[in-house]
Amino acid sequence: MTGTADYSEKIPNNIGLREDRRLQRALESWQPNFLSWWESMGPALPTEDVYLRTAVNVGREGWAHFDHVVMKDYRWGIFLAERKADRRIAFGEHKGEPVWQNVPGEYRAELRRLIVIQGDTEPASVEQQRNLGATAPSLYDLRNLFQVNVEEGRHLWAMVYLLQAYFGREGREEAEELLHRNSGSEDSPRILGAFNEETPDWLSFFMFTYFTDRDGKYQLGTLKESAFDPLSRTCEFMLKEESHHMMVGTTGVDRVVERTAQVMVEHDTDDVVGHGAIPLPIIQRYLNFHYSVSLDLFGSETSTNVANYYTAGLKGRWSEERRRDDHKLTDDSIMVEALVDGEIGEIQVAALVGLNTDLRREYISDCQNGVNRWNKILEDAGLAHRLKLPHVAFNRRVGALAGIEATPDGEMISADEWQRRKGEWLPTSVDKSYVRSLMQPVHERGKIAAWIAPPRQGINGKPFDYDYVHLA
Ligand code: BYC
Repeated sequence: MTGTADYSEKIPNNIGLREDRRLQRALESWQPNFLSWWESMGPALPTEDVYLRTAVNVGREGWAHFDHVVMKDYRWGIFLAERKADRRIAFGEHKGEPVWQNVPGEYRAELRRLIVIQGDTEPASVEQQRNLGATAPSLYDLRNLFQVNVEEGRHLWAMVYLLQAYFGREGREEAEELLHRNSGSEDSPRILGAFNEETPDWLSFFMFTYFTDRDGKYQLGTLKESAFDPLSRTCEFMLKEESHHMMVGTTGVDRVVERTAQVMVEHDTDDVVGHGAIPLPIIQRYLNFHYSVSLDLFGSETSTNVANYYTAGLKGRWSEERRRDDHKLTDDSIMVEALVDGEIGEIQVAALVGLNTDLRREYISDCQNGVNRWNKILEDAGLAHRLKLPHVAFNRRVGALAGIEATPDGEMISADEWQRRKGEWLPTSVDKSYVRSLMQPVHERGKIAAWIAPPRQGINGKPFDYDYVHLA
């Protein structure tokens, strides 16, 4: 198998699909359903073509091709990173054994569940972002939105491939279900909480791509360690695409903060509303919301599910192979957040059941890097105000801290006080209306909305004023 995809095929792939007629038929019969889902749930803004990156190769060099393409003709393909000869299981009770090319019968249900949960998030995010094109602050941003959308579509293909290739009839049924559940639907919502929230404006989009896509990075990083080699290779390639999504979030928030700081300095005021920028307290409240709902995505502080996944070799830790321990963890322990005598505290538990906490902490320290960057922008502008990550107990709806309320500083408060004061910490309807009022589209080449600074760099060496999108 080579790394290069065959684009003459109906479904571009590097998995030798042509040689597996049964799988080819199954995927080709799912393809029209995907396309009609994309038509009805994908980007709503009509375009002629968009300057997009398409994956063509999985090697180190030149894995993607950039061109103007008609979005509905985008070639969603199936790509696995190259197979590593003699790859061995790196953790759990099968540590040291050869990785699996097929799904062991005893782990079928768990693996399917993990793949379905991962797969469910991908189309969900496309649905959440469906209407954002209408209010894009520039053609550059519009193009990035569409790039993220088509790649989330490809990530759905990546999971559907695994379901169809390795899970028989149940896998085919799950693949259909992935197109039937919808973000925010009353009857059949998406599986995880954050994927049923709205992404109604671009500040939310940048926060989502910073905080929620970053959960994707960490979850994919643990699935890349999987003993089930096709899952590992699929996730490895998805991570490559994922880094662009997080760049969109990181630099998107950078640019919002930069613009606000400019206006604050220029007019010597904190009150930037009259000048069409987004006040820092609103940015902080959006940050608080997206960060806290993303913390929930890691599951409970203690979980027997995650202990079983690890022991079985299905889902590893972040940077598993760089950790200096026995990679079995049967005798280890970890401190995790818990309610201790009714107060926010920590308890010691077996390391295996605490693995969701271990991953969440890796994620939290990565999130802090973004906050540091945004604060550097404020510092460089000579401003004293700083952004910060709220306490891990703030606004939690999953896990040990779900039953209590806490301030962003981690002080426990009553449900009444929470109701009274939550508008200090989470976006209020006034905040949201104000942000939405700024969301006037700027679809003119080289122009940008007043609430955000232009990017420092364009895409693929092109300038900011390149014709990234031709609208219909
Ligand atoms: N909302 O034992 P627990 C991405 C459920 S993002 C609703 O702690 P576990 C992307 C849980 O399912 C990455 N329900 O759970 C980003 C369980 O239900 P059951 C997505 C939740 O299994 C942006 C019960 O509560 N990938 O790629 O240890 C754009 C008990 O929980 C939530 C993955 O997540 C929630 N937030 O851990 C596009 C990787 N959290 O079994 C894409 C695959 C938990 O009692 N998933 N529950 O019915 C997993 O590894 C794990 O399933 C989880 C949960 C980490 C999600």
